[in-house]
Amino acid sequence: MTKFRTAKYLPLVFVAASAFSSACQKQSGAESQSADVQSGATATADTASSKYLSKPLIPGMYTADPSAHVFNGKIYIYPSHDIEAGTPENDNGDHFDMRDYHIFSMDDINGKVTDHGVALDIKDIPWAKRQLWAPDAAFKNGKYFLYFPVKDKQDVFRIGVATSTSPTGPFKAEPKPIEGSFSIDPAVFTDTDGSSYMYFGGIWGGQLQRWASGKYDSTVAPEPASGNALAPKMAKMRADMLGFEGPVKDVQLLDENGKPFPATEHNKRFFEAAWVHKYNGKYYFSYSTGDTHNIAYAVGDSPTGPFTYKGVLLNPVEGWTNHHSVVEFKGKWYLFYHDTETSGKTHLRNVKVTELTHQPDGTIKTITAVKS
Ligand code: FUB
Repeated sequence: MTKFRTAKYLPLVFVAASAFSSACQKQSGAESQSADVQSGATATADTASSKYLSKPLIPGMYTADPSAHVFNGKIYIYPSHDIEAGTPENDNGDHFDMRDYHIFSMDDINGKVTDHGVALDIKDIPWAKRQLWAPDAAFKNGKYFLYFPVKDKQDVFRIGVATSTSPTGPFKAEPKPIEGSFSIDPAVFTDTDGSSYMYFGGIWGGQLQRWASGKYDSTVAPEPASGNALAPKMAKMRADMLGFEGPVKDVQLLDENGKPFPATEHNKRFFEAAWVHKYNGKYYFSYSTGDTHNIAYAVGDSPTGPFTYKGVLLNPVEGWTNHHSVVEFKGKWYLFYHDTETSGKTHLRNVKVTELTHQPDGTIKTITAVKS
């Protein structure tokens, strides 16, 4: 059994001793547009005695679920924007009640971080009701695409898309969610041949289990108690990037014997936060194990899988959720992730970055971001 509480998204027992905490709370409703939020700071924590591997990248604002991309030689971070909305905590994660996205850029991994202001507000998404969760972005044919999960007017998570001519927005939302989309955490990977794929899904509060029969059913348990674990989903994107080209399929996530994980294997089964990157011709599918708090990864020969489990890429961080992205910049690989260092609260997170190492045998060196 894990040392963590198992209730969905309830906080770990942790008191943050950080000067950032009160500053973040004061500023969460009044952030500046296009501001340099951190100047010349390094991402690495100052002293060998720090319990953290990395420092918060964006002091003064709570950010989470960082999807990092390199566009035109710069790093862009597309995170969730956590706020103290006052929504009571529950197992569905209702307290993650986010309402807009800011986009951040960095010229270098240790350079200043620029906040480009509000890129998309929930009030400008015609079909959305509440909870703007983990987004991702893509670029094709001169256009930037922001993909986002949000609950519709019926309180069902769907995935939307918004477009811009700039990587920092502002983004304009399409009038309807992506047809055939459901659940949360879209991650779009574009292969070297130009084909793009969306990976998505999240169980428990992410509602993936409610679609197990092919139709939405709000009465289904948060996950199966026996049998196979629920599979993450994927679909090939159309050339215009505004919809799926083909049907939504299961991502085959297999153990070392070629079998899907049993639903009871909570240390390894998929929970949420899919991400795909390509290294040395192999496709790496990484994801959060949710209530056991790992970022695990599996490797395949094709972007459509199957992917075979290889291990843990990031050990549990402070906070309930663990959500990441992996990106190459100037010949090195980086892991963007979050924790709750600045607040000590599950739903008020801060984005961080650290270097990631692919080892000669194709495995990834496990990162421990906080000393226990
Ligand atoms: O930020 C809200 C949700 O928490 C995300 O969609 C999940 O991946 C988890 O990080």
